[in-house]
Amino acid sequence: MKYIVSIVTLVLVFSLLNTGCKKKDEGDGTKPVIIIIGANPTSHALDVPYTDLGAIAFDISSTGDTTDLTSSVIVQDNVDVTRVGDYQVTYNVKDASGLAADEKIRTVKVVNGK
Ligand SMILES: [Ca+2]
Repeated sequence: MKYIVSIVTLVLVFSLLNTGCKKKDEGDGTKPVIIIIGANPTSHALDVPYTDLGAIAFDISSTGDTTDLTSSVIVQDNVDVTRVGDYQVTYNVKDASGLAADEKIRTVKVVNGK
């Protein structure tokens, strides 16, 4: 009987250890989320300097805590205000465990005479 109790205790201890390690290895397991600020798609007047409104980002951890990742968002754009056309602004971010959010894209339409 004592032997069985020991085995059960060992199994329980290893289960707990295993769960602990799993969480550590996989980070918090949730992707951060990016939300674009302002219109998408948006129109922009030709020859007027373009300033993107940006995006906010946050991450919800396994413990339910929300982390603001807005300052870590990487914004890239190829908007050329001297030429009429459709351009893209992309937003990317990773959380503390290196998990990347789904990339968000804003379409900027540079138009003549908005
Ligand atoms: Ca996360």
